[in-house]
Amino acid sequence: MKFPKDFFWGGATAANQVEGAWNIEGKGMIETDISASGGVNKHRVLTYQLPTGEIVEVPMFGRVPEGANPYVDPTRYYPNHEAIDFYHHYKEDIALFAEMGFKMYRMSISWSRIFPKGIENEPNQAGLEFYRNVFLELKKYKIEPLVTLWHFDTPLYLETETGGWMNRSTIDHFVRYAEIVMTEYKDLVNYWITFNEINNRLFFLEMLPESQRQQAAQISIQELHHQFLASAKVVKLARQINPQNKIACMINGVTPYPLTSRPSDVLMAQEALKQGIYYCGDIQVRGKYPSFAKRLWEKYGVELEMEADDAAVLLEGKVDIFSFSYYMSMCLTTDEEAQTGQGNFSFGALNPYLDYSDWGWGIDPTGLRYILNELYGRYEIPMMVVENGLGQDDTLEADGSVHDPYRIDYLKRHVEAMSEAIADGVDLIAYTSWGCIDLISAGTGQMSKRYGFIYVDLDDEGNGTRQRYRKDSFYWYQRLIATNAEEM
Ligand code: P53
Repeated sequence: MKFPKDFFWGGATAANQVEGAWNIEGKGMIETDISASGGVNKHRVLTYQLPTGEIVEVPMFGRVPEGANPYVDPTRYYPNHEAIDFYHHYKEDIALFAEMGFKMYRMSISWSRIFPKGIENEPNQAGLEFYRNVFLELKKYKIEPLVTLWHFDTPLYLETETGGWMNRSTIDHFVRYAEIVMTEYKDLVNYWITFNEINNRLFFLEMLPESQRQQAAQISIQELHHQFLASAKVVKLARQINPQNKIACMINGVTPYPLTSRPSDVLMAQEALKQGIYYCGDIQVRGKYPSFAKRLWEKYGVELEMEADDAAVLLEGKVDIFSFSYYMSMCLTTDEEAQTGQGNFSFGALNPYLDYSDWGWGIDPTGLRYILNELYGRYEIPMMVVENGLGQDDTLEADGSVHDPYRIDYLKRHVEAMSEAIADGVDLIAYTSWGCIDLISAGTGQMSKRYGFIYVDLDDEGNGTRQRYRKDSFYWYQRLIATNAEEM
């Protein structure tokens, strides 16, 4: 196994999935604060109150009824409110990361902790102080922070009052927030990610019922245009603030395969790669819309609004690094009968050559080597795998141990795949596995979908001490980092 000697081994989390402290020291609300727990494999629901007083539940990404206000129902459980309380445990947690030998910790700053509504003139000092303390703690252990500016957490005020990312003014609010934090932490942080999994909604468009696709595409593609502009402006600013800064895009790397060698299946997988990954990647890495963009807009009947100097803004904001998440591949086919709907996220087909996780995600380390080669071949800039891991429930034994050989096996096979990709010539510089400490699942709101090396005593209903325990995978990862994956 050969990894460069300064390879960044580490782990990753996101503010709203670990911090808790949802409404203290000035933090404003975000979507997950009104997102009640959904139970096993159910999508989460947002809670709103109608002007009549009636409480309604809206599926995540669903349409909010006219006039409805965000509402926290005191009879429901909101898992992100306290989460694993990283806000008050960060010293202990970072000490555990250091004990594993982390070289890098990917985390996110919560925008609404800095600008509670997104529109204020002055940043919230308590929020700035919290992240300063976190970065100082990391520095103590020489752990390099990799900081995501947006991890699905636009201030709720912007979402509900101003039209969120459909409104161009959100670009300015975001850029101002980014400028404040990049200036504030310019001596503490050098690696930044602008938007987490920016491609998600485009990727998952095909999951929607056909009757909703066109409207959803119109919104997604317009909002994305605004996020691309925001990202590009932040890239330019980051370089002005500190020439040492390195900025990455971040793409959800679900890898499409054709189910069969039927040419139409092969083409369908290629279309999914273009729509799902290259559309966003090309704009952020090459600074311009790809040649296939026009045809994609036409496919969904999208009318994209652009201003005259947008193209120049995009061209000036090309990222330095390509980062992505990788959990699984997916299988596509034009054969209606083979579309069992049993593949990941209940669309596509089941891949007969893969095992699936308890949450139905297809485990495919070879897919990671494949997509690393694809992406590096196209972009030829340094790559980072900033999320990867197995979500599975664990058992805490009476003696405080947690035996998770399934997780070790999953991670080991993905590390081997990365090693092969490096041997193939890919310039891979970092691996931060997802949920290095157990956290609240983004998709389901569950605690039982655990990814961590560190177990947190908390269940899906919020019971538990939140005490931390080292899993077997903790010691495995520690050994891997110590030997730079020579031994694992
Ligand atoms: P959870 C879908 C597909 C792949 C990755 O996901 C995804 C999603 C959205 O759920 O999200 C990323 O928690 C995301 C993280 C998230 C992680 O994958 O649903 O960046 O916030 O926790 C794992 O198991």
